[in-house]
Amino acid sequence: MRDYQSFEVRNVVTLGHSGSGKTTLVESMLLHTKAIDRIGKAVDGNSVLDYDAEEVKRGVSVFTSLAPIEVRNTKINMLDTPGYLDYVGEATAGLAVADNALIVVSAKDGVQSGTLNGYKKAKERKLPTIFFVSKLDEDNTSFDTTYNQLREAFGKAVIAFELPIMEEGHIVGSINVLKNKAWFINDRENAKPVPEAYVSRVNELKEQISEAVAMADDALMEKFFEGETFSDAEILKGIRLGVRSGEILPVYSGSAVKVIGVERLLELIVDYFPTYAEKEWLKPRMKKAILFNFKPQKVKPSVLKCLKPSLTHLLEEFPSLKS
Ligand SMILES: Nc1nc2c(ncn2[C@@H]2O[C@H](COP(=O)(O)OP(=O)(O)OP(=O)(O)O)[C@@H](O)[C@H]2O)c(=O)[nH]1
Ligand SMILES: [Mg+2]
Repeated sequence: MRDYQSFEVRNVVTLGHSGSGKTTLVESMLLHTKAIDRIGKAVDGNSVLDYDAEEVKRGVSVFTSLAPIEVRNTKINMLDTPGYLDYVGEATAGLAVADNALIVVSAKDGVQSGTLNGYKKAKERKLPTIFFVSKLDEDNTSFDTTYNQLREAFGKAVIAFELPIMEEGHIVGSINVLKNKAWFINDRENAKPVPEAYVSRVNELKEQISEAVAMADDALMEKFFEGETFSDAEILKGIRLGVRSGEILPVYSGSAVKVIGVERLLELIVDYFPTYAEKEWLKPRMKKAILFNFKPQKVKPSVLKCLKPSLTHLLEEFPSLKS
């Protein structure tokens, strides 16, 4: 792996109910970027994230794991947290070093207490947030039901950016609203026109996105009320601002096990999530903390955030620290 500058890194924490599919989604990202050649499972002992004996025994994440995903000259540090409340300390550690949040919701179970709690935590820390509605490959799942629950819980800021294409109750592909294109499982490489049955829904969502973009900035608002259409660059700018301020909460969807929607989810993270180079001055939280007072630099990486530093290793490497 090459060295990345701070502006090429996105730090993203996964949040959500236990069993919603967070770890599987991160494994799906690793599979998509060819870092692994199959998606593992904790219970089968072949997960690259949930590999601790306790995790294999329980079949859930117990620790926060870090998975670097290399995509489009960017390193996305995925911090996969356990959803189980018993391990809340681990999730808090992941949240402490993250700049952005990805909340996974299972389309089988809809919005659950872990979804509400994850959003609350992300909001408290002012983390730009996106949702991924997963498990749409399972029978008896409905994107719309989960999407409506999300809008009910978190308001109009919630907007679908990626819609599943369903045929006879099965997911066969997905549509990206911004790109106005569809991708089918049987021909993943080639984008297709949006199927006729979805055109009016996509146009409606595009309109909602334009309204949200207009709210992001005065100049954009003026243009919107003059009835002019936004350029691609303006849409990009407006969504970036809206996502950063929490006024746009994009919803992506698909299936982690079938790797549907994952590619565009990664694109969204790269395009719209801020890097830590864009953060303000960091202040130590604890009175007795070592007083680093530093501003993240664009060219010189100067921010150090520690996720579970291991003192044992440090002391082995630098024995002088013992004194
Ligand atoms: N069919 C289907 N099953 C999925 C999908 N994503 C996850 N699963 C299954 O759902 C179960 C839970 O998935 P995990 O990824 O471990 O869930 P988690 O959110 O990490 O759970 P915690 O670690 O407890 O917070 C596993 O059996 C997965 O194989 C999906 O997209 N489709
Ligand atoms: Mg997990």
